[in-house]
Amino acid sequence: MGLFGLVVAGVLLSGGYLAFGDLLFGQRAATSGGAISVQVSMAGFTPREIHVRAGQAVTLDWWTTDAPMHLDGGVHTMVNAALGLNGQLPGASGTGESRRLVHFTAPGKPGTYDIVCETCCGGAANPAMHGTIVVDA
Ligand SMILES: [Cu+2]
Repeated sequence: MGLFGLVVAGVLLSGGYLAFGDLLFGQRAATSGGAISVQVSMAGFTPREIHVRAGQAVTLDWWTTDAPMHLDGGVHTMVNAALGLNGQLPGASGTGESRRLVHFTAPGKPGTYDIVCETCCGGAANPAMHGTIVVDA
């Protein structure tokens, strides 16, 4: 089919990779389209395990429906020193939600990082108040 045919085939293949690569080669972290939704409650973080890519700029859409009166200082927290996370999320008023965006850059090296809410239900001493950020290669 000649050189032109090869070029066309190459363009089609790379286009297919761009279009379907995520499906074929594993799930890209949910951040590729925006923020990762993370709820925090008396039950801890949901989802409990969050996957991100090494070196990736990550945005978490962090939210709660808990009232401030149940929280030490009126806030949930999300803490991990290695990731530079030390955020506070005020409790929600009424029946609404409180939410904020949390930005950090995933470490360049794959690994597993513990996040903890220190301001409710016993904090770090309570296994339920921990979540995990997994940095994938
Ligand atoms: Cu909390």
